[in-house]
Amino acid sequence: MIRRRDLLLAMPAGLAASALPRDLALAQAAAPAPAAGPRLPAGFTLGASTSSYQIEGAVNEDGRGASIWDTFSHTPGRIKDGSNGDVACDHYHRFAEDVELMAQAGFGGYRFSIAWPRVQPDGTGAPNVPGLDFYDRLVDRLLARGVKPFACLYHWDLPQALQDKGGWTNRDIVGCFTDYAQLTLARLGDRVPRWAMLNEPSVHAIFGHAFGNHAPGMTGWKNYLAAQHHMNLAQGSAIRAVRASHPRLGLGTVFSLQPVLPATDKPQDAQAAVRFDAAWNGNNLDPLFHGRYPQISAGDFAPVIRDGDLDLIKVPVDFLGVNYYGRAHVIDDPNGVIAGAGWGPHPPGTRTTAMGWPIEPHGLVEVLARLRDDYGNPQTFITENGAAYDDPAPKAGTVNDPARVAFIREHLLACQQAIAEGCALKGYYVWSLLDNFEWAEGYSRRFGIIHVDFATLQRTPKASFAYLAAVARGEPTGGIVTGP
Ligand code: IFM
Repeated sequence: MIRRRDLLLAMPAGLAASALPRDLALAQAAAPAPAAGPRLPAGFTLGASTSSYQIEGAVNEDGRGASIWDTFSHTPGRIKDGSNGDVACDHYHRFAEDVELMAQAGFGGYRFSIAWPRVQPDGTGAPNVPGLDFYDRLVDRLLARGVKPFACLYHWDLPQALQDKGGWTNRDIVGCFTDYAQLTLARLGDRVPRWAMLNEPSVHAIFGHAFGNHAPGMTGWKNYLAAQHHMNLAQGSAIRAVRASHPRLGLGTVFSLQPVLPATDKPQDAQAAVRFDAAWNGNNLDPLFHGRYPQISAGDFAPVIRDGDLDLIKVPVDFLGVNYYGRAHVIDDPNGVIAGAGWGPHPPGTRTTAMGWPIEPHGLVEVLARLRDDYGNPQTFITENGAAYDDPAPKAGTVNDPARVAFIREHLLACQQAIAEGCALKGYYVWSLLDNFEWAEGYSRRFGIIHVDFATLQRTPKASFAYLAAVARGEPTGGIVTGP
């Protein structure tokens, strides 16, 4: 755990600019790139990230089954603006246009997820060929346009039929997920070089199974523990199975990682931070890399762990995807669902996004340093990083989103710093390519570097899209240096 004053001391010169008045920071952004120093090395992938339910729409097409997010979003009161993913960005029909935009930007990679209910409408059994055909078309188009596909097998849209049997709280799901992984790779493994098993299991376990404000809307610590453990198991089981049939593919998984700090100097908040850190970070990292749960959680998990489980979960990965948004500032909360802890105030003066999340680029360096020091420095990709802002309407063919440009720039500077400090970071995928369905927030929060008009579905690239394209082209972009 890191204390607040340690962080201030560790703040590097480039990132300190983020705390400068806006015009000064902009002046620095315009300054020429330094001749030597931190950089994004040759081969570093820049790209964008999305997920199936958040963008695809077409929920009743080509044999797709229902997912827990269809059920959840159609339940009155669950989604802030009463919306759902029925149409979303209509990417299912407009994927070629979206790929074209990425190609024009010069992105080297695209990380997307596959909807399990398109592949197996009920979550088990023979594959639904038309569902797989969609991903086949998408992958071929990406390859034809020089954008490397990076697929994630599970970004929270569980087939509803499996949820009806308990979903992630039922241990049988481990075998189902492994089967799904194998038959998906059997179709696409010849062209997609990198595969993540799960996206953010801790977030899915905490929000979907303990708080209940995400699908499937389950609540309580017991459900959290079962869901988290079974996701860990499914991830280990699927990696082993797929590696046996596809030994050359890059296999890994994606975690949401955050430095966790006590929000005050109270000793009970320091203790809460240790517990919260286990729930958010350690209960994913420690089983995968060390074959054990953090000491503070081990007793809680004991009822769901069977002999051999921890050996199955601990498996070498070819990469770890890291989703980074900010630090967690936590307080002790005896009624808190997550390990008796809750979110406290951010440090005074902290800038925030439209989600109210703190903007803390140096936390990205801290997360990667932790992976370097405590988990063997795995090859990593930032598989998500980005910000929601209340953007102005499109004007003259673009959207002016300077705050998002600054956010991305500051986090790319953090990537450069982490690489300079020896972290094995290989790529950065912004969240997100498109404005999309932001789960319980519906369409009220825009994370995209491309604006989507949800009435017409028209795409308008924002200034942040142009900015990332300039970085991808290797143009001087405010301290971001690309190349050898
Ligand atoms: O939109 C989500 C994504 O699905 C998972 N990571 C965080 C993003 C922003 O909330």
